[in-house]
Amino acid sequence: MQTSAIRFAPAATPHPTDSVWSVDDIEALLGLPFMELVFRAAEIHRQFFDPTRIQLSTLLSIKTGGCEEDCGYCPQSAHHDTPVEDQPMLTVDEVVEAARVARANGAGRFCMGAAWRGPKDADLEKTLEMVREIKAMGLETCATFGLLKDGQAEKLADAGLDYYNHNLDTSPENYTNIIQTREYEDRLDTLGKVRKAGLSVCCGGIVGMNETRRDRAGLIAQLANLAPQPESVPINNLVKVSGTPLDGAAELDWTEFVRTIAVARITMPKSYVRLSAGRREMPEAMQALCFLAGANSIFYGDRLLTTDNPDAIADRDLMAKLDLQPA
Ligand code: SAM
Ligand code: DTB
Ligand code: SF4
Repeated sequence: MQTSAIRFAPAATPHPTDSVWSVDDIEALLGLPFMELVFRAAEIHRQFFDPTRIQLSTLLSIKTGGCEEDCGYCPQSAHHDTPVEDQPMLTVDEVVEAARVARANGAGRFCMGAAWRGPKDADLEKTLEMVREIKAMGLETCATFGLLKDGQAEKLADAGLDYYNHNLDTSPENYTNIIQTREYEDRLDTLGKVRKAGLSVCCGGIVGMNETRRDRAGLIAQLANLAPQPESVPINNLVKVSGTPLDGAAELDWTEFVRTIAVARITMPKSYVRLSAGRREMPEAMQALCFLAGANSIFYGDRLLTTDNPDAIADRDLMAKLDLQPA
């Protein structure tokens, strides 16, 4: 049988973390025969990580709803009529207590999210106390508070923050179909500030938003070409929430989701690739295939920000079945 070069190029093709990935290269990877793609990703995963280990992050929404941004996927946007109400910010004690529960359940990292375009200085001060206390408990800390102004990333770093999550969400070409109130450049600017402050970068995106495969390639190219690459790459499958403009988005075929995970692994071999939102809707076997294809991190705990995640008990059962240990 005649085969094309791309289909059966040697599995040990270089994975140039320091060179530029073209969108064409990444689209070609996404189009590899499925088994070949998963196999290559699994091989690369083993070169850089122990494939029996999985990093566990627990999320908490410290300020829910009423957000001024218009992100088309988001139940927390004040632009959309969704079941999520505008709520006041949680107190330091409430947040620290949630972190204590997360630690007792076995989480290694605690991620705080806020429905802000970006933090006001007075709000940031309150979060610094949360970061200090949670860090002192021995947990890794992560925050996702939106766009940062000059000096804010340094304050978070000084308080002991380990990671800042800020997603690019989709390709530059698809971006304005999803969000109008802030630009791709704004996001890249915040990622630069995070890096400059010495924080580790958590940056990924969402699939299942009616984007094309080329858009998924464009997103991964943006992520993989960040220099240095993000330490953590969350790949979210859209959680459809009533009242959001993307509630009616077409379901992405599960194989296409696994392909996206595999290509993130191949192009960002040293990064933790997180199988993120949307896991509750995924059969266990699909999740197992994502882990085989190089995902090595999950959100762990019954809630994401405003939507449900698999129960922690179910996740412990799944990890036991797959012989996965917390990283
Ligand atoms: N407001 C801040 C911001 O947008 O940067 C931080 C919180 S925001 C909820 C964090 C990320 O959650 C978004 O960038 C998006 O990638 C993800 N997200 C929000 N709603 C989602 C949904 N319905 N499905 C999947 N991911 C979602
Ligand atoms: C990320 O990439 N996904 C998380 C976290 N970073 C902040 C958020 C998922 C949110 C899913 C919808 C919700 O629960 O509101
Ligand atoms: Fe606001 Fe973040 Fe939701 Fe966008 S994703 S509407 S910025 S909370």
